[in-house]
Amino acid sequence: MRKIAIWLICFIFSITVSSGRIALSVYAEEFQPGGSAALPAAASYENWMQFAVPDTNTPAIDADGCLNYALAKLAVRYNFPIFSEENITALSDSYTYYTEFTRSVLEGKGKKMDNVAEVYKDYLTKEDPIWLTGSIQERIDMTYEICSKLQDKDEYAIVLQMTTASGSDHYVLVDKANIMEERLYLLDTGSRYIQYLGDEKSTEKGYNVVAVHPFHIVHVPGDINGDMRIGIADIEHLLVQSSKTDLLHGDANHDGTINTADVVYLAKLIQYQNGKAIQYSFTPAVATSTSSILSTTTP
Ligand SMILES: [Ca+2]
Ligand SMILES: [Ca+2]
Repeated sequence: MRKIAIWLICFIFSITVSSGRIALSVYAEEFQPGGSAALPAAASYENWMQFAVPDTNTPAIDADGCLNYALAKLAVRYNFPIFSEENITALSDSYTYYTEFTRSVLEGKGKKMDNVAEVYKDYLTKEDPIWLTGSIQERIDMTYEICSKLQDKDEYAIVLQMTTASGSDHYVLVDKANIMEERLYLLDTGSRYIQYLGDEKSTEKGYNVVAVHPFHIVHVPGDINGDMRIGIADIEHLLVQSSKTDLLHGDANHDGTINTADVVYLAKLIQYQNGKAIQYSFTPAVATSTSSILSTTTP
């Protein structure tokens, strides 16, 4: 990895974005060229939504659009590769990423979640769903309990299967269980709808959890230190251990090699996923050691 470190001498990479979650209010008309469809998938995936009236600017909509979006969000979150002739990553524009994801991952004879499990078998294992019974509130409580326990292990992505008051099926990706608030935050298809399970919008829409679908994450491309997340520590590890890192772990941008592009890719991914300011400063004296200056700041 020293080659990479040397290339990065005097390389200053600074990114400043607002702290906290990147919040975008996205409507159907914005998901078109020039709108959120033009943003990197990693920047806008939280807001991908199913549209009641899709138009020609709406990518890859079908009857199960909400499940498509939930699974595409999962793929972005864990930096899974898109198997395409072009090198499409979470930094590709959202339209291209989402369209290629549905084409290359979801299309197949199996159920979509099974297709995801097959295509991404190197990265995750789909576990048996947990089916729920009881009142809406009892199911909310059970869902929170299940997800908060799974979250403890930090190795699970969870899709909720629900019904709505209108009788339709609906799927969402779980964001996180907030232990202090005892709330389960979701990445709904259209985050303007609901924030957490049981909130006013959730109640208004009659969201009723039918099943919890856990995906056990076993490997995340670019996660060098093995904590199942992309973080600053991975960049540090990549800089000092590239020669010891295999492609499955070190090739963060899925282009078949490990080089400076992976470092830059990881930095941008962290920017979008964590909403933190990232700054690197390398000098010849520290470029070949682990003492590289590496810091994050929250403006
Ligand atoms: Ca990591
Ligand atoms: Ca690479």
